[in-house]
Amino acid sequence: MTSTGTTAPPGARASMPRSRGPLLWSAVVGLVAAAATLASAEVVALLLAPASSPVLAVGSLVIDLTPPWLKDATIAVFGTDNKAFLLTMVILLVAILAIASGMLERRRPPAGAALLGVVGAVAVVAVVTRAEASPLWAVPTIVGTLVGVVALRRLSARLAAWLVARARDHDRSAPDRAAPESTGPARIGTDSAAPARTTEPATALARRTFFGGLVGTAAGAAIAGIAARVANSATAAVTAVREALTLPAPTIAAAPIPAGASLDVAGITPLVTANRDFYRIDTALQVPRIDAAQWRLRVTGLVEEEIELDWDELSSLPLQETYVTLMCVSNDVGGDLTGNALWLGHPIREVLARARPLPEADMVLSVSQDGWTAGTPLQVLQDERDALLAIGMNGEPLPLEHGFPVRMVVPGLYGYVSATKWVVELRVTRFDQEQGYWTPRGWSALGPVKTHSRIDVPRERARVSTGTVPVAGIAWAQQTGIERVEVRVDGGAWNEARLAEAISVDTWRQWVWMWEATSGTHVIEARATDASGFTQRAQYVPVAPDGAEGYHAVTVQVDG
Ligand SMILES: Nc1nc2c(c(=O)[nH]1)N[C@H]1C(S)=C(S)[C@@H](COP(=O)(O)O)O[C@H]1N2
Ligand SMILES: [Mo]
Repeated sequence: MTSTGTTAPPGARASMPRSRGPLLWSAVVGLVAAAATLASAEVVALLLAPASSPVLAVGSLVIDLTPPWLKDATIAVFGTDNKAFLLTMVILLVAILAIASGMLERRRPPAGAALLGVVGAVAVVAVVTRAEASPLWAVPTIVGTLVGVVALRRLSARLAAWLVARARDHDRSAPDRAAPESTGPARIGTDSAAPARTTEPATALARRTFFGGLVGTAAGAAIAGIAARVANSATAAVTAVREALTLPAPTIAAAPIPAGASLDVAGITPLVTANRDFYRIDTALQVPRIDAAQWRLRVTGLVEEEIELDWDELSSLPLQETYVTLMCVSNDVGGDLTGNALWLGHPIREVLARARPLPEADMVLSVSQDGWTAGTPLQVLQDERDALLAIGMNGEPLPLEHGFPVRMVVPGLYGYVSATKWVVELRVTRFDQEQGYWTPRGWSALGPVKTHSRIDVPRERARVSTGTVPVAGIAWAQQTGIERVEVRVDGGAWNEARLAEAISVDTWRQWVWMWEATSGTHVIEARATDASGFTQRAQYVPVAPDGAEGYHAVTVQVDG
């Protein structure tokens, strides 16, 4: 076509309010942009931490902020279903804000985008002020808001382009508006067509561009948003399953912790690590969600008889409770990738005994539901140590991120060769036939935990005063036991620390040495000796391929 590509005629804007279409479509643009915001936030939240979803966080905030009288009133009006009421109110509020942003963006760009930004900022505050939140929780809302702003600006611009083109057609074809340009060359093409509702090809293109973007964005948001929500509610469903479970009582309870196992030193690592403080290491982008009722463990491979175990059977077998310190091979000297918990589970050797491994087998490849694997020496799982198929952690069912419903815990081996979470298969095999996940990635096939000690207090770069300063920490030598911990200052003579009582050879042990600190800057080092007589060496060895070595050292400033 000829002159249709020029700028909008002056009458274009004025003629628009006559139709309710533009208003409607700018509202739809606002709603679609809001959907894009929520959907992308939901997807990012799913990958990061399901609870960081702005929908959840803002909903919880609204519930927290609702004054008691309003809560009572809603209960009075809506019965006990006031959560549904509040949710409806939140959805309505979001819809109103979305429509407002769409209309604002069309009238006074970028005012609509600014409104969306403000709402996003408020949502970020709502998310990061949740009790359990970490700063990372801001990310889904920020990403969502950015996606929403881009969608709003682009769709709104396309809507404007289409409306301008349409208004131009309208002006040209309106009989009472014999504008000068209607006599121009453009009329030649439209004269023969229907006079009132003519659509120029450029207008049709603008229309297609707008609706294409609108439908595409809406469809994308719907698919991603629904998928993420379904995944999120799968987490919620398994969380509910977990919360409804009561763990069976242990057949063999753990002996009570000796009175002298916890030292009274401020800042020392607590003897038992709370579940929420327990380090987490895995390759799972999305924590596997397994309903306990659906869980199965298969024992396969080089066995006389393959067997299968389900949750009911496992939890009715004799269960044993035991404290075990779990250790990551990536725990560097002085690192914190370690935790000590009370595990409840059934001995793995009993399960293996039922399947009867063949003589040529020397390894068990444990397989997680998400495909991750660990290769454990068969004999380690058959000896007398407390290697468990664990279902309980510190008196609760395993938290989802620590392997719900069933994981392995093997004293004496680093996690990467033993502690398979979400375990679904024990494949009895040979080291020359299979490899655990990390072995072809530069880590040793075998991973016994190395004897090590860590200084907890004073912390690195701490300032203390002259006089008696407790130097304290933990030491471990799983399966062997700690015999001695020594401390030295500035490379001087070694001083023997006082050891707390041990829970068992499978847990870390606290220690303390009273230092008569003199003013100045000092370097404190510690080393452990285990019950086999082995003493830690000074030479630093990095974590790969089979665990760090070296003395943990802290530098402190003594004032006075
Ligand atoms: N399914 C699965 N299990 C796994 C891992 C993993 O990546 N996937 N990582 C292992 C590693 S390297 C360690 S150190 C421990 C950590 O257990 P935690 O997260 O409960 O502390 O889990 C082990 N079990
Ligand atoms: Mo690990």
